[in-house]
Amino acid sequence: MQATAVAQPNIALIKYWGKRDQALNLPAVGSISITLSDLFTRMSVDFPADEDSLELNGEANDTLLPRLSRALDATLGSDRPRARIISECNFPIAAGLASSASSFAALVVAASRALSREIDTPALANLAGRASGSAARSLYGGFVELSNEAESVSVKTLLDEQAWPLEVLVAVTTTGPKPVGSTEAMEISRQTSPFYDRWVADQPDDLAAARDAIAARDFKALGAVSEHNCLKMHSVMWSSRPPIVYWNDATLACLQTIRALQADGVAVFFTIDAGPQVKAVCLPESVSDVRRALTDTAGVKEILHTGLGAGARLES
Ligand code: 2P0
Repeated sequence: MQATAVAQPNIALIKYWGKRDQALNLPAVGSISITLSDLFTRMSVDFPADEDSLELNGEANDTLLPRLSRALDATLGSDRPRARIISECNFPIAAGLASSASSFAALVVAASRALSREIDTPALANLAGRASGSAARSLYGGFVELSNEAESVSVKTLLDEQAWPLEVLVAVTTTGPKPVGSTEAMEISRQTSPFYDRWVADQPDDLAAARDAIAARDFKALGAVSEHNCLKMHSVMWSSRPPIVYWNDATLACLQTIRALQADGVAVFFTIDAGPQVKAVCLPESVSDVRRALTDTAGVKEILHTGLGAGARLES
């Protein structure tokens, strides 16, 4: 009883920040993301084992195991057999690159198959989303919208990855784990930021603007609303008590680099998640200019390059 699934992380252009229901892990706002192609998590789940175990990139890992075990309980029932989980991830973990999204998306696909449970993709998205809100979006490819409904989320592809093949350069500014996890940080923001309610109230406008820009393949419009939404989310974080600041010097230097590229007419915009990395979203013809400029930016340690990709899927 074994199966392997692959999933890629996604990057939100219109962000999820804040929960409506903590127990069910339901987001307070809808979100729109792009699923990536070249960063991946491959996860094998093998039943039965004596106890749950996780091997991550060849080493035993007890830090992430409890969350994976809980996701298995939610997917298969707590009377499920114990599992041996082997995970391979080709990008930095817990550093604002959405490793939890690809991990939980791959986990629910592999685990349900290993025990021959027929669970459709919308239900798998809800199960992954219960473990980590952003993971629901990695069940789908291309441009993905997550809508929050009464007791669940509904997720769909707005446009597939071939229809508008944008590219993403991730400027990695540090590879260490983040100072505070997003789950805790979101709750601090909900309880303390004076801007939180306004953030939630205005999200439908940003979602509508992004939806229209994606339908029209309007790069400039998508960039404008994405940058605005990103800076608004970080303003909520910064105005929380205690403040939640994921940026470092290089994060800001990358923003200035991207502003200078835009002033030169290069088609690129930025987004930043719960970490210090800067994601530069580009039209294909801009990639070499953007890569050169980010490489020359102080504090950038590494640049990852990816296109847009498909949703989570079984490998064997
Ligand atoms: C997003 N982030 O929409 C936003 C933008 C980070 C910033 O979703 O608590 O790991 O596990 O549901 O999904 C990161 O948070 O949070 C995230 P939980 P998750 O991509």
